[in-house]
Amino acid sequence: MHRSHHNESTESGSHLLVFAGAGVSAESGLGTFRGPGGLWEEFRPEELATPEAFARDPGRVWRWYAERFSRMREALPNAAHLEIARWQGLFASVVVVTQNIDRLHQRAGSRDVLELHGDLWTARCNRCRREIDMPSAIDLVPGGGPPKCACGGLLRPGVVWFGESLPELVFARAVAEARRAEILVAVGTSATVYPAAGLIELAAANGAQVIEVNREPTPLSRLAHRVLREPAGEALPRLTAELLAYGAE
Ligand code: BV8
Ligand code: ZN
Repeated sequence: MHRSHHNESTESGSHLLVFAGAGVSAESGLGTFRGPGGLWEEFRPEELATPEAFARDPGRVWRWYAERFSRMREALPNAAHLEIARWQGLFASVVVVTQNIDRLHQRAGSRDVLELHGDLWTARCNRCRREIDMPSAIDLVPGGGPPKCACGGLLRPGVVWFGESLPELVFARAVAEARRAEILVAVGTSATVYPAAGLIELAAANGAQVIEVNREPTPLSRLAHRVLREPAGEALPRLTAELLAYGAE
């Protein structure tokens, strides 16, 4: 990154990696997985976000995701998503590695987003793996589900369930980015789901400055050089100046 003098203080050569979890979308009205009011208070993850649950009761799993999708498509990016998108003009590179499936980072303007756990805007055939967009899939079986593919297989949400491996290329790219990150901002994640959470440890082991933005402590708070114990929508806009100061050293 060429450092021109006039905007030295507003540009940084740093490689910034944002590691995002459900807490980033909380202020957009979408439930988190754990913690107060979490999605999984009434349901348990093992019950619904697994291939076994889908095999046992495809209708129940499909309806849970269709219900979540209807809220996602109404949701708007919040100040946290928007600030992360704004960082793109200020750092040499900004890569968003997200566990979220709501695509709010992209709708806020983030261009380099790695979705470790897939996305809920896509449905995929359980048999031939053909993909169609979720709105069309839901329209095939209003209120019911899951829809059937032309090949006779069942359509499922395009997300990674527990026990399923992460998309290989996406994860390999996320590992490479975690290795080279100079700053890692872990925001809105309980850092309890692996191998995703391992990326924070990898970045720290490779010398990244780790900043945790979360309303409560997490198992990886110990790795953070800096902790902001507040909602992401309030913390991130205030964090920008500090991030730029890191890069200016
Ligand atoms: C795999 C998509 C094997 C679907 C999801 C023991 C040790 C290590 C691993 C395991 C183990 N036992 C089991 C495993 C494997 C398992 C795992 O890690 N389990 C955990 C529970 C222990 N992992 C897997 O199964 C993964 N696959 O390992 O495959 C394999 C390997 C090779 C070959 C074949 C197979 C797949 C995991 C992916 C599961 N899919 N989601 C869906 O969305 O329905 S996981 C799910 O949890 C979401 O993706 C979610 O994002 C993710 C993590 O949760 P968070 O994003 O962190 O959200 P959470 O609610 O937990 O936390 C929110 C945080 O935000 C809180 O801290 C809260 O305080 C904070 N917050 C709230 N509001 C705000 C806020 N912060 C700031 N501002 C706010 N306003
Ligand atoms: Zn099919």
